[in-house]
Amino acid sequence: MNRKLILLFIALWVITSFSKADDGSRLWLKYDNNGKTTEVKLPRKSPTLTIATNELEKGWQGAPVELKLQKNKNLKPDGYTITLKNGKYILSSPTEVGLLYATYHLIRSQQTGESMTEVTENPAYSMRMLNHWDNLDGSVERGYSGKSLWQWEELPEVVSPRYEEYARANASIGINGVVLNNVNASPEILSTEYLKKVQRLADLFRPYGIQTFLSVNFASPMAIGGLETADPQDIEVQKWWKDKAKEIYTLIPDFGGFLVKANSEGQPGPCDYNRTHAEGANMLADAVKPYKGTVMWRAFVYDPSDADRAKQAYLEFQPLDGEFRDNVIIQIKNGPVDFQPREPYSPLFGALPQTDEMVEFQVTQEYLGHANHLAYLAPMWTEFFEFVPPTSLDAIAGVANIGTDTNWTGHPFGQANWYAYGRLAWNPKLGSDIIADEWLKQTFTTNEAFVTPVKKMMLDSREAVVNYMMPLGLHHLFAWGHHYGPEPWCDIEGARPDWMPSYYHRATTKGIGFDRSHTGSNATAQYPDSLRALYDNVATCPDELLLWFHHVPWTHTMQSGRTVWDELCYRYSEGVNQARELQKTWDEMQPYVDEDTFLEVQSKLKQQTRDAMWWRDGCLLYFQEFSGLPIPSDLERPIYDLEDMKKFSIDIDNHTNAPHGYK
Ligand code: GCW
Repeated sequence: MNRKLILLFIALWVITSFSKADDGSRLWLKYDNNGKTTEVKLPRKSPTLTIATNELEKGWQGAPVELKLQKNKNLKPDGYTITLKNGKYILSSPTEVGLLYATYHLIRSQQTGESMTEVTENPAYSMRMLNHWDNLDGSVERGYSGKSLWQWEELPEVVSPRYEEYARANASIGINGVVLNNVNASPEILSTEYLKKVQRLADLFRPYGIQTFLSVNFASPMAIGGLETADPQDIEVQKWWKDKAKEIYTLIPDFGGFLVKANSEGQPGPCDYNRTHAEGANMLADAVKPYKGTVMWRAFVYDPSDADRAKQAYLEFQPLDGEFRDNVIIQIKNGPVDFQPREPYSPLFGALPQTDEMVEFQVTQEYLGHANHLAYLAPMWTEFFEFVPPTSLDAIAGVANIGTDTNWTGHPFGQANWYAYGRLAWNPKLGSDIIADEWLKQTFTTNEAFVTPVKKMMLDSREAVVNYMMPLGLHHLFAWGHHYGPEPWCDIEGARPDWMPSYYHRATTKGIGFDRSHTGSNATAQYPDSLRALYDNVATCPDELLLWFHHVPWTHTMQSGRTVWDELCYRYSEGVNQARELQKTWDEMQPYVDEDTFLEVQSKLKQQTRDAMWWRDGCLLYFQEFSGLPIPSDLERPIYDLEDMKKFSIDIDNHTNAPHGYK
């Protein structure tokens, strides 16, 4: 071979291995020991400690490490300490899984360059859950990153290597419970055939400290049990669930329990038999109680019995306080409507003093640009913690954003949301900036010339989305069916009013916004006194929630001093400017990231900016028909026509998500 050819081969090898190394599949766990091995001392042999040892051997380059199983009154079961003594790192925890978490902490500190002194860590929540909305046919509800990870047809015989990679990623950020299937649950998941598949996954996840849960369909006794009713007061029904629980726990002794969506969006539930949510939840709780199982019962209900959807969960659940078994937790979405880019917190938090509550966040970006928009969600979740103190809850759930895409999340920055969710579930007081810093350094590079500007992009991104989609407390202006683009004009005959944008924005020639104050639906009364007073008064309600709580004339003066119409125009414009800023910053980052990732993010940011303009023009031109006011002259003019935008449609199935109007 001549020299040129050899050089060409070397060049090709370098290129292919480089791009392979950065296809995103390794997430934030991109470490290797560069040939150095460290001495690791273990208290005993076990599957979990073998994982810890492998991680250290693969990734740790520092001083020798000793893992110690030790009781410590300052530590919760998953807690740990790390100390450096006589040139050796001592990792100590009461449990093996605590030692695994300590191991990941140690390696993370090396990757991020954090100086390691004395560390004591305890998780804020005992149950840190990831909820999958995965269907048994391989599709994922509101999933934008490929198909479901679970290859049901192949299980239990064939095991994809991804299952363990998934478990490892979760363990590295402290997630310790997963719900495998969609809350719109197929009864089939409880068939013996499927339970054997679930068992296989549970066996794989166990050494990583992950407990397996399932979403169940309340009518399962009818669908797969041959019974004529699913009434929770029926003895046969109760027996069916008890027998089912026994079968599950025989296969999976540490099975976590059930997640239930009942009497919501057409799902069956106890109310079908005139029973309460408590009666339904308690029947399931009794079935899993002998095995220490938990029932997570969702409060996402909105029967159109009240004129305000935002009040429903509170109205239905608050009177039931004290009626739930002690192994039931009420799982409540962070806001009272549905995962909008900005909502006030749900007033159901704190309203059930005798019942365990947990929060459900949505990691998948159903309402924040799917896998096309860069929207770092930690600031949104942190906002929630300002109102609902972490100490008031013991469990937390996030709806996963991952699928079979090589990089797991579609958008390379979607990984940051999976990461941030886990880190916040461990410690809600970690700042969004610290988490972004950690993630960037582990995922890309520790070079500050990259980390500082890209961190700013991340930290600004969620507010950018709020601005270009729905500023000032506007919500649910989404297009029918896919929740991606704007359709404030949407009007589908015969559809539920509370699925229509006009139900939420209430724009007329007189004004805009949903009056939830005492002069309207009085949803403000569901909040504790101090907040009720703040939100109820149009003069004190924060600008960012004004149109959530109030209907105001177009010329109403905001706290900013502008009229509501002008302020809307400025916010929408600001959103577009912010999207442009994201593009500009990213363009300067080319030297620091591999080419494919650079180009992928660059093209997604272009789409994000176009979408931002589409949102701005769609909403402003539509609302202008009511306000009759001009867009302030110092702002950029719309580039689309309202009539054209009304004709845009989206090819959501192809995951291109681009309105045909400008594809
Ligand atoms: O946000 C809405 C989604 C539905 C989802 C539902 C829920 C799983 O649009 O797709 O169904 O909430 O949370 O139950």
